Amino acid sequence: MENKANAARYYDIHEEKVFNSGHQACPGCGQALAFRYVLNTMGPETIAVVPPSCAAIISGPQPYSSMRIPVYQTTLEASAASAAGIKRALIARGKEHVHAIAIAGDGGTYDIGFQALSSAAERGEDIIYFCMDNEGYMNTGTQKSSSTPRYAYTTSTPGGKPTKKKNLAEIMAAHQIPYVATATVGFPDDLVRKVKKAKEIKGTRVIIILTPCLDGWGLADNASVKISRLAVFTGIFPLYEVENGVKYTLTHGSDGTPISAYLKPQRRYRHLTAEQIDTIQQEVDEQYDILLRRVKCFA
Ligand SMILES: Cc1ncc(C[n+]2csc(CCOP(=O)(O)OP(=O)(O)O)c2C)c(N)n1
Ligand code: SF4
Ligand SMILES: [Mg+2]
Repeated sequence: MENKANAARYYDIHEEKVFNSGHQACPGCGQALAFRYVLNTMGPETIAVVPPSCAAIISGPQPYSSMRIPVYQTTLEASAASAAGIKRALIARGKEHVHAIAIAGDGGTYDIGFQALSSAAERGEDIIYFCMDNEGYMNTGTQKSSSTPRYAYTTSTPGGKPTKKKNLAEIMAAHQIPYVATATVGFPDDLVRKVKKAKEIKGTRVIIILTPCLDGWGLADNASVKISRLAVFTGIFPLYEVENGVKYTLTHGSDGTPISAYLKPQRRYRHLTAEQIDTIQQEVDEQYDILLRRVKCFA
């Protein structure tokens, strides 16, 4: 009975074959899974913008493409502006029903593309922006971004990053746009539901998807889904939605699993001392409490 229900759900996820097999992601890459859920839920009436990133590798070099929709490969700075321009052109041509989406990495969102995203949000551009958050500049050899969490090893922070991960969901919520959500590949039905919900809303919508990078995080090839579930169960990456900057809904949160269960399988954290693990635990608890207070405040 349970299996039948699951089968029905997953059939629903894959109903639109917009993302093809034969793409060039590393085998087991979390981001390739996210592509599958996002694109097959968006459907064929979609135009995608992709900046330099692993997303560009996965979507494919010209003349090849893993996506059965038009794809515009833009610059690392300009994803949101490019998607906004495409949407405006679609409206001018009477094709308002076609969605313009951006699929960018965290470096192209938290850092280099942030100005374009912030101003698109301020203008209320009618786009859906997906940030494939693998917590570093992975395509270029695992450098740190402002999404890299505290103490994580990257090639540009060989002793571990000394500062916190930027909280992009809160920054975008502060723009008071209609929809901001966090999601991850470990919870596919939650991710698909959020994509469907974003499709029904007008204005700037942003979904930040935690997509573990096997090489950059130092993970086994089959660990992507498991580690992203641990990110949620430990509370370091809770899944929630913010509507219009005020309505907070927690969709999946911490079950009290200690942060060490999440850190231990990842090579990027293998240098941590017990004291550093305690610091991370404390920060996770503090941030999670703040989120719960916001959720409660709305209720
Ligand atoms: C302005 C600019 N700076 C640097 C680069 C080189 N570059 C290409 S992809 C990339 C990494 C992007 O990281 P992220 O957006 O997190 O995507 P990921 O590779 O992790 O998927 C960089 C730095 C560039 N293309 N443009
Ligand atoms: S480098 Fe990381 S994010 Fe990029 S394709 Fe490989 S596993 Fe995926
Ligand atoms: Mg990245």
